[in-house]
Amino acid sequence: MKLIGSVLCAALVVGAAGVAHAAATVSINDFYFLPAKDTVRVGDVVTWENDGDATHTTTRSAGANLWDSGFIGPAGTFQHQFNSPGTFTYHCNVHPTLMNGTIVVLAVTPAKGATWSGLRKTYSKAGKVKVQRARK
Ligand SMILES: [Cu+2]
Repeated sequence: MKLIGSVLCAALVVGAAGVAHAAATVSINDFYFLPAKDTVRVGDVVTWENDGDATHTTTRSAGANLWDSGFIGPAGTFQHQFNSPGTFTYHCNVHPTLMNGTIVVLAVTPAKGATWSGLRKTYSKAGKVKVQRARK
């Protein structure tokens, strides 16, 4: 699944002006998320990987930017791309009182030497974010 993340990343940076998105991985354990709180940037893809023996989910069921992995068995993975900044709490639907996590998404800042006026940020129909040089 890490390969899929890389392929997705490669597709997203086409046409970008030195602004690439990264990927983060959250390990799902019996019975906690590691790290419990992770910080990424807009456009980043987070992969949850079940490193435990039990079945879990990564689920955000209230507020903005909802996602639900459904059941993830041992060694299973789930990916979600974050296209807007904010603080997003989530839980495991199987163990909601035990397993809670937070993803903090920071706004994308321009690369050193670049300015926002030279960059254009667009969203595709699928909700993917693309940052590229603005046309003159
Ligand atoms: Cu769980």
